[in-house]
Amino acid sequence: MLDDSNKPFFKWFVGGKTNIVYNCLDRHAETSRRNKLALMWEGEKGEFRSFSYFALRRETCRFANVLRSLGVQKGDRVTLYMGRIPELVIGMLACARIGAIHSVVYGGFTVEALHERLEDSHSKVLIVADGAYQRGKIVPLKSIADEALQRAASVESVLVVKRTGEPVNMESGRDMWYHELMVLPIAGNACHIEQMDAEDPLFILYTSGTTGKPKAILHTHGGFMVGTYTTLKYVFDIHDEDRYWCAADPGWITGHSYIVYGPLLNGATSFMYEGAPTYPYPNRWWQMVEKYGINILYTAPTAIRGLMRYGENWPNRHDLSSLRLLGSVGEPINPEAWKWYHRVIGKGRCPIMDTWWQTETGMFMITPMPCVALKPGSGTRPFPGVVMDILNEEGKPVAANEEGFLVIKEPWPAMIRTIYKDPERYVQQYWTKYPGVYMTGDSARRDEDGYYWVIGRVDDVLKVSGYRLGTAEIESALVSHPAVAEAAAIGLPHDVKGNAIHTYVILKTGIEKSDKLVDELRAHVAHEMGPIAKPDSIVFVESLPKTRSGKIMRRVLKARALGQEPKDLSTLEE
Ligand code: 7RM
Repeated sequence: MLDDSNKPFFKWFVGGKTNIVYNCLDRHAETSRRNKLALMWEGEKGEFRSFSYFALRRETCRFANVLRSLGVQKGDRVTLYMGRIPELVIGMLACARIGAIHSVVYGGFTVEALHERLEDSHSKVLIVADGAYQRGKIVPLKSIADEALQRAASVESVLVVKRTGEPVNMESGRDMWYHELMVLPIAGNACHIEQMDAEDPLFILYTSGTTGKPKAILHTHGGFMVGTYTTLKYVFDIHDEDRYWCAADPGWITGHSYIVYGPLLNGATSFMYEGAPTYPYPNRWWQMVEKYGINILYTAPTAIRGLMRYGENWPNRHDLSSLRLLGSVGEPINPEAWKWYHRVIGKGRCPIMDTWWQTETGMFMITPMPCVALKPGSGTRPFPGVVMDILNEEGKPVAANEEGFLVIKEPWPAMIRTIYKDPERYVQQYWTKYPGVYMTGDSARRDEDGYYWVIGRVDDVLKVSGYRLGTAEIESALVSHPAVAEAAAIGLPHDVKGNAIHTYVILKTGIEKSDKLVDELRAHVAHEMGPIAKPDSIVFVESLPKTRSGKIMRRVLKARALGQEPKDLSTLEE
């Protein structure tokens, strides 16, 4: 089952033939689940759409045929850039059905982030929406994509999904409307499913690393299927009659594993909502829990903290008695938010599954199951079969309640296989600090009961509102502005977002600092990388603390901002 002959390039289910989409769609569409809802969707403006397993397979097949007719073949990369709309799910499944590798770029990213991902993946096709609704406004996704495409050469075809109906530029010979293609004779209802090896790539998903550009995490058909199916089944105890809502975005791993693949593999009914939790009012989520009778709700601590601010009256206006189980993911959940979620939303009767995992792990790694005694703020223990530990600098397990590096000691099915096109970085990033042991990049401690308490990242990765960003990307967006010579970004604690982005900028000689320039730089980062990366503060400085080899010492900046004494300054240049 496991081939460990070429560590750390582990293989699972070697020689097994499958296609994850067969188990997501065809298996159910051909059995008693064919009329069951696979996907329910509500738009920000209140529209509702749903797809039975039969319908979702049909739409997937039709779109898969369209992609094939455009010359997309097994192994080709296809980038998807949309808001939370059903076509994103259909697009992912259509790619996987024909063996193409999907690369979803979160709709909150913008020009340079999209360009970088298109170019690195060498995508042939881009599937994009004309725009996306966000708090009543329209994000012009197609025009952002047009700007990114001017910088990226590999894309031959752009398929445009009409969501907002706002006018967009259509470049002849390159751009085509999705709804026009989907009614052509080439878009037949049946589509031959590509038989894949268990180890064939399913998707790549870019995520921020310790240094440099985001890296493309590669997942496969076999292992990812087994990992997401099993963890969702046992941790959320999902049943046929359940209505399950993972409020993440399909553009991040949580959406890949637990909006799209995990629920469909389980034959579940998955609900997806397009908009923001507090739009138009802070009861929007609770209204939908009541309206659709949601049984399982899975979200992030930042969303809970954001909703908590508006008080209990908003959720109390709604009947939330359908809820049976709650989930949390993305960052440590502070006990205060945990207790509010448990008491006000779960009415004290819904256990909270605090799931620790990563883009790289593909599936839950540290998590309770509904039968496990909970402690607010702890993910309890590793999922059965997952072997983890907490090590000190020398690689020795730490004593109870001592902080150390969180590591994974045995391979698991849904694990990252490599960094796409960069196997050396895969080895270097995850497997070199302690040979044969996977470094998560997090620190943690374990209490007397063996419960894990994750503390946070030990590298230059920030979790901002649950989104994973790299200080390096924020810095390079700043430096791409003509006024900026150098920049450093750090995360500082923030009540709702978890971390806020603080930056230090050295201007080029002759450039005057001003409040106007601060605004311009913040807008520049939002334009290049995305509004989620917009710095909360920009401070102009004359110099930055660096090591003798020229690396920015962010921990020194952080300590100073927090009014603490920086530890160990022996490597500081001056
Ligand atoms: C699923 C996801 C991964 C990083 C990870 C941690 C942090 C995620 C929890 C958590 C404490 C949790 N993937 N993290 N879940 N920290 N408790 N339950 O978020 O690749 O985007 O981020 O997120 O630091 O290393 S991710």
